[in-house]
Amino acid sequence: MADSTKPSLWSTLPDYAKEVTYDYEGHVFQKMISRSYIPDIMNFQVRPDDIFLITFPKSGTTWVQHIVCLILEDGTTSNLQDHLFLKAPFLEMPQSFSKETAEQPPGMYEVAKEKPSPRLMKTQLPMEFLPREIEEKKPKIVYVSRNPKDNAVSFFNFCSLTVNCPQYKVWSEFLHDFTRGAIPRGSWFDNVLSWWSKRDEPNLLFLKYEDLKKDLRASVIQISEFLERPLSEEAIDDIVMKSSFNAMKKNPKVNPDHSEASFKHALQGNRSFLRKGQVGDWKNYFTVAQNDAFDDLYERKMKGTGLTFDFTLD
Ligand code: PPS
Repeated sequence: MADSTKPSLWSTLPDYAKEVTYDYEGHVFQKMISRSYIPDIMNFQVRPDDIFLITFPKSGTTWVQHIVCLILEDGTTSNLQDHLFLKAPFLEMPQSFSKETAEQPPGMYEVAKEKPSPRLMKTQLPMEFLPREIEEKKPKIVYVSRNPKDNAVSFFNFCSLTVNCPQYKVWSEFLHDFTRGAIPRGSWFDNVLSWWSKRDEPNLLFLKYEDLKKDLRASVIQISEFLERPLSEEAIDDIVMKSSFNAMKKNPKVNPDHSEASFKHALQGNRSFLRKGQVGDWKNYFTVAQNDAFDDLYERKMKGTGLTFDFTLD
């Protein structure tokens, strides 16, 4: 809960960020996520056989969603009718991005309510705004994390792909807001550490983007075992092949550039949702001073948690 004696984070944002966001209990929310969705999502009825994919934005959500979908489809039979984004309702997203009416469209959680079991759903809401029944019903949760430097760079680039994100043009301004948790979905540290503290709960699988990069095959096996969906060697090979960066980029049923989402408009000039897919791109953005300051903060926040990340891969 926000401290009402302090100015909200939102009130300290630059005007261009305020234009597309609002304050909700001390958190910065994008306007496309209607205020009314949040209590509805908190009261959303969870089923014990649900699967939730939970992430901080730009951690590898789409990548892991594709892998999970392939596992649920037994690897070999990919449903080619629907775009990947339609296969797992993104709970807090609106059902339409059309600007034609002033009315707020219903949220995707309404679609999720009608889905047959077992449902796969995704969300990037901070833990305190998630369906309360998650605690009691204990659905399977796949949580994906990514080292915060690459996470920030990916987020910064994504902002200009969608009119629904603050239009940060200057990296240092974005990094400042990322560092203090003043971007949509809040603080990377709070998000990742809140799930890390639950890592031993049997219904949670805590993944790191860098581990998928290091050994995709091992990660596919790990996810399939967690979902209790054993796969043949052939199916594993097939999933690994279909979920490589290049395969996903080439597949219009998987590449978000070809979805109906709100960043579709920005596909000019060689930009893509599947941007680089690398570990270590942060080195092209952080200055030495920014890196030193971030390392200090990182050390303080992560101290004693036991959670570590790879910032480069050999
Ligand atoms: S979102 O908008 O929050 O759902 O974005 P999200 O899907 O979490 O993250 C997008 C980043 O994941 C990268 N990506 C991949 N990397 C490696 N391999 C595969 N197959 C893959 N699929 C997606 C994507 O390129 C974004 O990272 P950056 O660093 O921007 O390239």
